[in-house]
Amino acid sequence: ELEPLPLMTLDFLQILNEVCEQCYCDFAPDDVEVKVREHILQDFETFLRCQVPGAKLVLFGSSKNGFGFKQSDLDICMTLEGQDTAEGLDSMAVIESLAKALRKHHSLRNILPITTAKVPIVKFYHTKTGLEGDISLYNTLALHNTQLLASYAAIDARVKILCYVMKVFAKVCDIGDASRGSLSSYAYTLMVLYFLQQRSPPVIPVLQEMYVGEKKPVVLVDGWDVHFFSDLKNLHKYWPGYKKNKESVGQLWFGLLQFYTETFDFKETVVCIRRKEPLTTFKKQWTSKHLAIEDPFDLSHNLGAGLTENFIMKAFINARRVFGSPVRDFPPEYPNKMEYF
Ligand code: 3AT
Ligand code: MG
Repeated sequence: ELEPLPLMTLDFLQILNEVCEQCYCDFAPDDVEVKVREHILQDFETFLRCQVPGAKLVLFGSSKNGFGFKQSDLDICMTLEGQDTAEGLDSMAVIESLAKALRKHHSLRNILPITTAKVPIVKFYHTKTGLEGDISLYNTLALHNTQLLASYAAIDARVKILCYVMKVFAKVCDIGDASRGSLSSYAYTLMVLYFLQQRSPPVIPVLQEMYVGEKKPVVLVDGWDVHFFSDLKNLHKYWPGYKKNKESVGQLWFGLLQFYTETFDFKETVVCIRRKEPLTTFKKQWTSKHLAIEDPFDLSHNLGAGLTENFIMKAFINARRVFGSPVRDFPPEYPNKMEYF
């Protein structure tokens, strides 16, 4: 049973808005930290090329998608020059030799090859920065979903801020560790994007449905269509909804909590950011107690598979109560607004 929400006062919305914006300022990396990541990548590549000829490294994940934290891990994808796909590649052997090579690097510790996972990786710890990370092979779809997320982040500053708030929220509530059976950052980001697409008027378009010209182009990678509209400079020409939504971040955050606790039906509907029209769990054959969150490219992949609806609803309902009820005697000056999380 949900408690009725108190009426939002303008003052309170203003504070909520500031908390959201502060969250972004406190956790987003600065230019130096972004450069450090690029520098590490360059250093690794130079080092690796002496031992694994033709090795090419690319950063992806939150180092590149616009939703990185200061301490986010380094997600690196390795490919070999002259080899377009992983086909015919002995991934296990490459991972083993990669691990062997990385063990010789003077600022790396805890090198751990994991060859049993769906995507084999080598984990590492970078002593100079204290960053953890992993290198995967031919993780091509992840590079594309990183670009897709980066495009959404670039459309509107509110997208970025809300995705940060959501990630902080998941961390604070300890519901954001996919390795322990909860949702990944990636899944939470998809939930935010879906909400922003479904909002009226929408804050962001469905980039995968947009195209210029007669026919929607199809770009296949690993058998999946990775096309999306990326000409953001001209978004205003092709998306009638451009800048129509004028809500504040605070309003949207509260709207998101309301949406997932009151409006959205997890049993019936799939969180699906690749199309505007609702997709049912029935059509998808994803009818179970689990959350249905569809990967935007790998349509067979349900990111909510490990998780029941109850799990996440508890946190959301709680949040709705906390964020939805103004604190009496709110101090006029509060040095660190993040304490209210
Ligand atoms: P953090 O800031 O590191 O928490 P992230 O977006 O980098 O956020 P991860 O490090 O967990 O998240 O994952 C790195 C990237 O790998 C993000 C996304 O491009 C891809 N990815 C992660 N989980 C999945 C998944 N279940 N399916 C497909 N791609 C995924
Ligand atoms: Mg990451």
